[in-house]
Amino acid sequence: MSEIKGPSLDAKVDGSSLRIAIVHARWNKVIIDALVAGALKKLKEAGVKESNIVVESVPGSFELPLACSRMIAGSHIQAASNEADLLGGLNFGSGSGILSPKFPSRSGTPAPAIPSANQAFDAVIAIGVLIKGATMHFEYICDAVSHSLMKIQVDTGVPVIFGVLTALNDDQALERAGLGKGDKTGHNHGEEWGLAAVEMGSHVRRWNSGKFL
Ligand code: DLZ
Repeated sequence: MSEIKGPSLDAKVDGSSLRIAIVHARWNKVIIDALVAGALKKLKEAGVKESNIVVESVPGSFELPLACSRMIAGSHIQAASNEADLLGGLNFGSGSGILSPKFPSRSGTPAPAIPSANQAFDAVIAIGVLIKGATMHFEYICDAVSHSLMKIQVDTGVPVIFGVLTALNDDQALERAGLGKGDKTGHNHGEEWGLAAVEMGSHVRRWNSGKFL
């Protein structure tokens, strides 16, 4: 039977000029570790340099939106101070407004053609594994996290890849990390998230410079 689910693989992705962050929760660690490994594998296969991949962790999925938001803002601060150093040491103090939580979209900040360890992130992959329990906790976190991650990417203009599994039981989550039991090994969705980060990071770079296919 032919496979109808999942993205088609016709997008050619080149991550050699991109800087990508992964932020993952630590709940359900075995599954998280497999998903992070899948994402890293595809980032590297797509040419993203190891020195341009940042991996951070937070306690649980509920913390992912804040982490994404602050890491995106922090990477813009890094990039701005890098530019200031290059321009001869301009001082960006906290009074300059650059530390504002409402740091503007990177749409006005073209990324360099040559990747630098201090350039702003081109994409962030948020990875979490939520497994339904006996209470409503799961529903609240799934809802809050998915909406917040979408808002962050739209507000900042930086792609936030939705790497959050929302599983009704352990087996569903294991299968989506390629760790399923018996003949139901499943497939590691972290791999698609890595590829999506490179594709979206490249698209947004191009769109920001007014280039369209
Ligand atoms: C509390 C909690 C529960 C019950 N389940 C999960 C889960 O399945 N996956 C996950 O990533 N995090 C879970 N958490 C932790 C919350 O995301 C969060 O870390 C805490 O509520 C503290 O804010």
